[in-house]
Amino acid sequence: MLEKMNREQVAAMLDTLHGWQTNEEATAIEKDFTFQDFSEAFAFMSRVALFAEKHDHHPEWFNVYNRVHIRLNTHDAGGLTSRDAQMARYIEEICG
Ligand code: H2B
Repeated sequence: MLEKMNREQVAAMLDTLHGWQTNEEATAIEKDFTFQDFSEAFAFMSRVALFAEKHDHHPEWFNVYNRVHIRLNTHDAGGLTSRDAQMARYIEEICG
């Protein structure tokens, strides 16, 4: 099983990302995304879903029309791991 990141490692990861925030316990990172319309939001979600299936690592998310809220953590580790960093980086890549 992958090591859960400590607070310092989480802070270092956040320094390399844009607009992600951690919860109080530093066990998850979250970000809101806004798109032109539902079609754009769903296209984004489809790409993330394919990545999630490929890597067997899935986001928690909430979608209303053109907005998508994403929360990442690793259930098995009870916190954040390199798998969350990898997924956040992919998400930034396809948004950017
Ligand atoms: N997604 C996330 N975010 N964390 C996990 O620990 C996880 C997952 N584990 N997707 C996977 C699936 C696990 O439940 C299966 C059985 O491999």
